[in-house]
Amino acid sequence: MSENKKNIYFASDFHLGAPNYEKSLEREKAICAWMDFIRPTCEELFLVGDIFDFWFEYKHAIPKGFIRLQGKIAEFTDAGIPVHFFTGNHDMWIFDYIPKELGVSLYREPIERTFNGKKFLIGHGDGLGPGDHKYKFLKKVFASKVSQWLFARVHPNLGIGIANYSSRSSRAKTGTSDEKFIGIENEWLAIYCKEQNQLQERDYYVFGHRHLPLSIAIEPNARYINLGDWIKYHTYGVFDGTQLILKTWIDSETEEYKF
Ligand SMILES: [Mn+2]
Repeated sequence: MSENKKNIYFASDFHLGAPNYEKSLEREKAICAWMDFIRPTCEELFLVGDIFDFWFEYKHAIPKGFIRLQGKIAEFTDAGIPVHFFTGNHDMWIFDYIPKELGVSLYREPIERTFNGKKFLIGHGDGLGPGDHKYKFLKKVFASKVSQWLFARVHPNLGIGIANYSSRSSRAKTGTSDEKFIGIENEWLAIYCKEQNQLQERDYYVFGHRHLPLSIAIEPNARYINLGDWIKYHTYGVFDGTQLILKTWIDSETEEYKF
């Protein structure tokens, strides 16, 4: 292979499992095809949360499905391509199976990285910025060892059944609703990025969670990128060493995302 050019790739919000088995499988196959496509140029891959619409690991068992993506991720890490896996609000109950079996680094909070002299803050984006106190409280509850211990005591037929039912009945949170840009002064992640940039200047703030592709200059030299999702947009971020842009993957074709 003559391809030496190496890129950093970012994607989030695959929501595998939603809205149903067939649609999820179709999406999973598209994601695997995209991963095959980026692999020759992939220096590192960041999967930035809500990869699964619901996930819970029992001590000796995991949920059925999504096996293609798991195999594809393992293929990357086995070949020495680092994969960074963030939990999202839908799959925060990832414990040791994913890092151990797939060989990824697991993160529950935003992380700092520097690539080619450019500073990045990378995270899923849930529970950041102003407001949303109800969610911030719920996140603490779900992150507690007690609630995880209790959920593990529920039989998976019931536990995963309830999770799938509640996910289906809250489609808005699964990103099948139409998200609209509400203005730079109202977008809570843009507000968060602006605040963070006052504490420490960075070049890029990369988040998911919003299910809306965004690339916003929050300062002349600082940009907030939202990765969109793979339900509606099939968008991903690519940093070529100079700049980070959003691209879209549709039917084996990739092109720059048009806002
Ligand atoms: Mn999401």
